[in-house]
Parts: sequence; structure tokens; C-alpha cells
Amino acid sequence: MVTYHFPKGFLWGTATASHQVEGNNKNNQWWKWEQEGRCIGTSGLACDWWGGRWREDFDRAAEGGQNAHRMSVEWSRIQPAPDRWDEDALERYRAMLRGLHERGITPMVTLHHFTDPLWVEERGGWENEETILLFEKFVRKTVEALKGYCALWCTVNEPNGYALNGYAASVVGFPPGKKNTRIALNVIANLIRGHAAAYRAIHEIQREARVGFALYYRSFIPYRAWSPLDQWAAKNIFNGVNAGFPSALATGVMKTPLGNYQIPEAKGTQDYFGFNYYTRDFVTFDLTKPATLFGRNFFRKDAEISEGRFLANEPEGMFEGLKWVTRLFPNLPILVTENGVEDSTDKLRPRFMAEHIHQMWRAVNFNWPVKGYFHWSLVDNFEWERGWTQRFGLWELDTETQKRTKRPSADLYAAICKENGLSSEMVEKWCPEVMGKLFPE
Ligand code: IFM
Repeated sequence: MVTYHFPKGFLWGTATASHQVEGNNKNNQWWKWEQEGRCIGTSGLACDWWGGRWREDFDRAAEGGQNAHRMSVEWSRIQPAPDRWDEDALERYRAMLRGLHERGITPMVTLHHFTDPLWVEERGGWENEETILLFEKFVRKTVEALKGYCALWCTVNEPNGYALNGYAASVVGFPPGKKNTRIALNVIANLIRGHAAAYRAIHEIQREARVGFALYYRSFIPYRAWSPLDQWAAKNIFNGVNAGFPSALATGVMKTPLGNYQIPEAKGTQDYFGFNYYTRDFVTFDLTKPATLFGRNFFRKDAEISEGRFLANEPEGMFEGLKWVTRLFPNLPILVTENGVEDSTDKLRPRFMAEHIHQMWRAVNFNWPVKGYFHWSLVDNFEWERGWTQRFGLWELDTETQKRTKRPSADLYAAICKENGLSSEMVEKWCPEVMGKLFPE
């Protein structure tokens, strides 16, 4: 048997987000969006974590050998109105974080994961520069309250996903459903300013804190590798999706294909790089696509596509992305803050997981400082504009009964976490079809 081991102390966990798991999260812009019928289904009771079912799910994580968990807190619960803090909500989050520690699980807390309180949205949300200060106040209050239980913070989850899905010309599905790329870029710039303010505030409050954000990284490669036009189009989309936020943290300038934003206060404001990776696209030049900077993107023809056609299984894109991060931020620790696949029948997930973890192991062997991996997700949860049609959980959720049923890949992941590595025996047992690829003779 051969085992690909990871360094001692490697973090193995799952990731979740408040609105997707808590249930009855009624005071934010997503709940309103759902009630207006602007997306598929509603979050409803979700996984009922607010009702206390986090306990049983954290038990599942602990039994599965996980030593870390990435969760988020809900701004609209902690600050339901501009002049009101809800101490009970903070106490409930403290109980959850205590619950993680009691189970030997290190918490990582995300402070903004796609949702804004309604009262923030009513003031223009992240289009309005005043939100930067409001966010900083919320972060100060929250970190002050939770600092005894958490030292690993993620300021903003997927700011690029939040802005492009909610505001850009080419994509729809997220509130507020605007279609204006310039506004989307302004929103990203304000999120960067909010992140920078939060970074400094957290360090003021907690010396030992490690603070970063999580990027939605998507791999884009030219369809015809030899074509300068496809190369140009791929580079445009790549930079448009991936590069804005990181460039500001690297240089103090947010570089975008439509111009630069000077944000000097953002330079150097991260202690690790949070890397969310799901898939890769081919890009070809297309004059009819000005909204996507003349690039048309699509999955590789012979790629394995997920159940809902949302993702292609492209593990090499993860390796290439990790390389890109190390070139941009040499020696900065990297956490894979999300990776996973929608797959209700668990046909693809075991090999998807094994192949991605194998690529991460390759990266570690180049001495790239990858320090942890959080699988998305622990239990099926509310998938935003896709509602409940996509199932990312290691555990299946029946939303009618709240019953959880373990999927086979939960056992594979438990074996990986407990071994701190991926072995040929695991691959032979859970996904023998990729044996030759991952463990060549
Ligand atoms: O569910 C989301 C998560 O909230 C952000 N990253 C992608 C996941 C899967 O779609």
C-alpha cells in the first residue's frame, strides 16, 4: 500500500455558511430574494442549525476525523438593526464555537458570506462606501465577542462571486440582480476596503489572529492553445474573475480589465490565502460576447460533468491555481477553503475528492505552503440561486424530515482525515476507476 501523506498539523475540515445551514434567516437580502420567487425554492429551515442541529452535525464531523470546521456568522442576526446588537445571537455562536472545541475541532469563522442585513441593503449595500464602516463596526463587535473561541478569521467569502453574480452584466441569479459591470467592480473595490478595515480591526483586538479572505478561483485556459485571440480572451476572463481582489492585496492597486482602482490600504492585509476551487473552463474568442470581454467559456468536451452540469471535474486546475497563488504571494500560507461537487447520488464525488486531494498533495510536495483543506460541504445545504437542486453534502439532507443519511464519500473523507493522507487502499475501495491515474504501477 502506498500513502500520500500530508504534513503534521494539516487542517482537514468541511465548510458551511450561516444562511445555507441555519434556517429561518429572515432579516437579510437573500431571504427577501427567495420570498419574491427570484430563485429556485427557499432556504426555509435549511439544516436547522439555529434550532440546535449543529450539535449532531458537529458530532458527524468529529466522528469523521475532521480537526477543523469553517462556518460563518450572520451579520443580520448579530446586528438586526443599525442601533441594536443581539447578545443572544452572539451567545448562540459562542455555544457553537465551544461545541467545536469540545469535539477537538479548530474553528474558522467567516464574517461575510454573501448575506447582508436588510437595513444594509436598503442603504445601498456594498455599492455604498458607508458600508465599509458599518462592516468594520460589526466585525469589531463580533470578534470582541468570539475571540475566546476563534483565532482564524475569513473576512469575506468569494467577493468576486458575490459581486459578479449580483451585479455584472453577464451573470444573473444573486440579489440585487443588477447588470452593470462597472457597479460590480465598484462593489469589489468596496469589499476590498471593507476587508482591509476588518483585517486591521481584528488584529487590534486579537494579537494572535490569522486573517484572510476566500477567493472563488476558477481556472480558464485558451480553447486553442496556439491561438493569440483565444489566449487574449482567456486572460481577460481569468483576470476579470480571479485577479482583482488578490492584486489589491499584493500591490495596493486593484487591477481589472476595465481599469485600475487605487486601494493602498489593502496592501499586505492577509495572513493566509483562502482558495476556493471547483472547476475549469475553456475560453474562445467571440466577438458577440462583449460582456465577458469577448471570451466564451465552456467545459472541455470530454470532461466529466456534474449532475446539474454546474461543474467539470478538472483537478489539474487546482494545482495550477495553487501555483498561481504561490507566484503572487511567495511563502504565504494557503488554505483550500472550499472544494467539492454537487452529486446527490455520490457517483462522482469519491473520485472528485481523491483527485483534488491528490493534486493538493502534489502542490505540498513542491513545498507550496498549503496548510489545510475544507470540503464543501458537511451536509446538503441551501445552494443560493440553485436552491435545493444541488447537493454538495458528505451527508444527504431530507429537508422534509431533517433526516441525514451518510454518503459513501463521507467514509472516504473520514479515512483521509484520520490518516492525514490518501492511500492506494482508499482509492481501491472508494474509486478504483482512478487507481491507475493516482497510483500508477
Ligand atoms: O455553496 C457555495 C458557497 O456558498 C460558496 N462557494 C461555492 C459553493 C457551491 O456552490
